[in-house]
Amino acid sequence: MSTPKRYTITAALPYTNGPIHIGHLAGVYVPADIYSRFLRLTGNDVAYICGSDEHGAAIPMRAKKEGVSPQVIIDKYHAIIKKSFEDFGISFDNYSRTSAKVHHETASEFFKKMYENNQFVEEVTEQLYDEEAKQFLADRFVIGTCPKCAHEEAYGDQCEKCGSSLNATDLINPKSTISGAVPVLKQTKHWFLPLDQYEDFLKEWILEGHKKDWKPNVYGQVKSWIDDGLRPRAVTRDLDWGIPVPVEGADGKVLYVWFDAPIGYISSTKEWAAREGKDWEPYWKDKDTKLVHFIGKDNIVFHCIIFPSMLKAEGSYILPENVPANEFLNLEGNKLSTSKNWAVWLHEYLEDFPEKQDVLRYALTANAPETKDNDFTWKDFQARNNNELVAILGNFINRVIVLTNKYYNGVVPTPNDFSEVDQQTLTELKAYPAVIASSIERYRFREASQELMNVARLGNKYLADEEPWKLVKTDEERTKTIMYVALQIASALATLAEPFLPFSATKLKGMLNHVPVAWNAIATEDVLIPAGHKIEKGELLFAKIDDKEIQQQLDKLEATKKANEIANKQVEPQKETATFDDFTKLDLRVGTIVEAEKMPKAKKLLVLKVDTGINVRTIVSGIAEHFKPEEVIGKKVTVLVNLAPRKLRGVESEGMILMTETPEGSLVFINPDQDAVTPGAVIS
Ligand code: B3M
Ligand code: ZN
Repeated sequence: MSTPKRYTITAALPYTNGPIHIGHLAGVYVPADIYSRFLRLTGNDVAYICGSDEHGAAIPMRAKKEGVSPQVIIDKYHAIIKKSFEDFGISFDNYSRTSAKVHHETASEFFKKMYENNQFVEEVTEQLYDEEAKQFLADRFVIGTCPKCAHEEAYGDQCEKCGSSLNATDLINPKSTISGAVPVLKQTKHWFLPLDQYEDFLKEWILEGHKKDWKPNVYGQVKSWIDDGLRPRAVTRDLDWGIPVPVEGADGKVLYVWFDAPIGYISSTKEWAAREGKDWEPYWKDKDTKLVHFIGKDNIVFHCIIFPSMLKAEGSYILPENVPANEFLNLEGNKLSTSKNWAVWLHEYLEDFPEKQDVLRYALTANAPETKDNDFTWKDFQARNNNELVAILGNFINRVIVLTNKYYNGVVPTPNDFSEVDQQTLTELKAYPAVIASSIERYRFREASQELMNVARLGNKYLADEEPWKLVKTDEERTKTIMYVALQIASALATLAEPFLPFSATKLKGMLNHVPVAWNAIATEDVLIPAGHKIEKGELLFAKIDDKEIQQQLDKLEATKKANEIANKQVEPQKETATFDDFTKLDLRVGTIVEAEKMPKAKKLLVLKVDTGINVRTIVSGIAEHFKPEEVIGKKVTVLVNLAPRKLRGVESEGMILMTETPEGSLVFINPDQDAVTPGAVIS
């Protein structure tokens, strides 16, 4: 294991335009939290930094939708998001917000320094303008077709499909998201970061310097952008929400959100240092500090190209050592979506599964989208809980605690000579801190979580093979040794589990009732929990989640799907004009269904006998998936009686029964259901 170091670990600043969901947790905050907790446990100096991203187009757009001011929006979601992080044990050293004074000052100074050093290109260019909304359009205010991948809903600054970073004027068929208008071009002045001038620096630093240690998905994206050639990018906007551009002649202009947001990491560090009485500068300026950005894949360009170019331009900052971006998490086969409410919201999860934060943390880690997009399913969640947390880890701990209390009144017994199996088990245990550390240090958190589970497996296998519950009747001395060994494993688990399962680790430490062992001591010390030490009574670490609870979650998603379908249902366009003569050709009558039976071997068809007033005739109707025969008998219906007869499956059908569909997709009769109306009555 490496010597202790100083680390600045950042997690992407969430936009305060909605609450956060499992995708955020799995992609960014849980891996960064595991990493930070692990580094603290192994004696490093860690600043784990985050905060709310409160500028940019997303905020005023949400405000408009909710009919309130942007300030109301950021205050509301900042509070919700901050609480979710606390609830899930995300151990930020500081959680700030970009509306904070320290951030406005830091970002303004950063811009000013670059401005004074002539690091921007000031240029009047033609930008997209919405004449209806009287506003320039950039970023999320404009959508159009991506010139790179032809995705039709690319934003003015980025295509979320292919990840390309765009200028609004690159979009094909741009459309305002405010008014729907097709924008015109209008002149305006902006400050551009000449990214083309940073190509050589980026090539050397990333393409040559980080070929081996950066994740292939991150490296590959960066390489393809650089290979495509970089272009100057405006870092100011015509907008009234954001940090005012701090130079003369910039009235009505603010900093581009992606200029100010990453500086938010620095401001948040300053806020933390001031509170803790520390100096913030070594965390950002000392070459020995390791800076790591945890982000989702849609943020790669900003963290690997734009922000590093800014840091380089400013001159006094270190560059990130790694940017371990994750791919996306889907939910039950579909893309997570805030606007479609296709998500598991963290605050709602806790209402349904109180005190099960660790279960979600674990399920998301074991199935993290580290190398490819992954799918979260409730079945997998249940299996991770029942088959791993309960059956392996929980089971092992429970046995150790219960048996120690039962046989020895909770006092760790004195061991006798260790057998070969005991020695081997203890040696294996000693290897785990390094094994898990190596996975974490390489950002392989899935693998690390499975190695943690292997420690509990080691314990379970040991107990199952040695069977102290049998031996206790015949060999008390041997039983003591077995329980002593098992207790050493339990004690190691209390430390090793902490980065992954902080709540359960705390519980376990409470049950063991002793000062937790240091991570590195597990490999070097022979005694982790000493003989004679008194432990506490046990409580279950994990509980089974039954099918009913899982079904409730699936039902909830099904309801969301239905609601979306209804909301998105398009009214069919009107057909071409029919003349009065066309209409009078149709003979529509009231009829009563008098008999009904299923058409043999046809899923969809019912064979009906309908009293049309003219006669009782056979009509074959495609309603069998919606109605049982007995449900339709006696129903008054609307019948087109002069439709040319046709044979369906050998049965001649003489007419058609008129139906319509509900938004949920069920069929209903056009139903002249009034007592006074009788079969044969003409509908006109
Ligand atoms: N606010 C998060 C997002 O793209 C964005 C991250 C900023 S990190 C400096 O959803
Ligand atoms: Zn694209």
